[in-house]
Amino acid sequence: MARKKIALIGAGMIGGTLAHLAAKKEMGDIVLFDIAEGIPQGKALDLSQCGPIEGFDARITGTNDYKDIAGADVVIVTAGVPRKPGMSRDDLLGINLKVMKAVGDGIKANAPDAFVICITNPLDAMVWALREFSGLPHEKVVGMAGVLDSARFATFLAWEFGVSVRDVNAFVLGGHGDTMVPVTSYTTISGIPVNDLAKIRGIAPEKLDEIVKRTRGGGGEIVALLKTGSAYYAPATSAIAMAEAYLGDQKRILPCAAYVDGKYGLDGLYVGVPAVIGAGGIEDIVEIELSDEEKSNLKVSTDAVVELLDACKAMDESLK
Ligand code: A3D
Repeated sequence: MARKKIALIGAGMIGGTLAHLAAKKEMGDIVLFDIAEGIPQGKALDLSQCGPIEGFDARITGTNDYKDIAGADVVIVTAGVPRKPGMSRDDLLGINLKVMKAVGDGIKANAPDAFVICITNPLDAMVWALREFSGLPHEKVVGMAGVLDSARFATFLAWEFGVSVRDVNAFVLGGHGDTMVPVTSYTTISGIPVNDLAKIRGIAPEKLDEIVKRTRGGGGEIVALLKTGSAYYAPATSAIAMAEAYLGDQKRILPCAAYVDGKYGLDGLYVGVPAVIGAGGIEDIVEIELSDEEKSNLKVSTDAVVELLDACKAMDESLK
């Protein structure tokens, strides 16, 4: 069987980490694309030289030419500008919208059959714009946010409860921003609802509220510490899990920014929902029952996404 081809658009902090992870896992041959000359080529060379030590044969190349992504099975997009301290994800909107136009055109012309995972912020708006510009089917374009946000939630819960992260199944819905909705009612530790285990362990509800708040601000906490950019190890790891689910037809249910048209009362929007990822891309969206409070939190979150989409449409005539 021919090797799979993974194209990474953006060879910055997340792009380089994605390339390393994909190579270590022998997911296929990797093409790193960036507009900055020398960066993708240099990173590709450096990463290739990990091969003899780590024992991978994946071929890693760097390029500034979209033609080199031709025939890619998976495309992961991180091209754009990351947040700096004091900058909201939304401040990035104007800059990264133009980048999505260039990337969408490049994918449309060279890799129209790929499964495309967008990571560029502001996520829910950028994945929507990337889909519009690329013209790919909605089920083949998805945004990475929920896997990361749920992993952050799970990490903080595991620390608080003093349990293995492997036993925490945490759940976050909604847009990728400060209004995201960590859903404690669907979060379990070894199958035990987290609220029940909190009672058993004597963990106060206020402590869980603090964890929810920390999860919502999880990206900003790292930006404030790094000062020159945003998180990249866990974002890259999250997107790799989604790519593996697609390439392996795993039918995993992962929270991702998927296109929702009808379910959750939404009308043609990319937003964080539990989605089944398999060989068909996003094969299904699972609509779970929510409490009134969770519903109203989700509404706040999706309203924020709609506001961003309106701003995108105002900035680019072709999106109307
Ligand atoms: P960074 O290290 O700056 O890499 C971005 C790369 O994109 C740079 O190498 C640029 O040269 C390149 N680039 C800029 N314009 C273009 C273009 N038109 N075509 C191709 N490449 C281009 O950033 P990063 O890797 O740390 O982050 C990448 C993106 O991911 C940013 O938008 C972040 O805000 C976002 N991000 C999202 C999450 C989510 O959970 C959704 C988490 C962390 C970061």
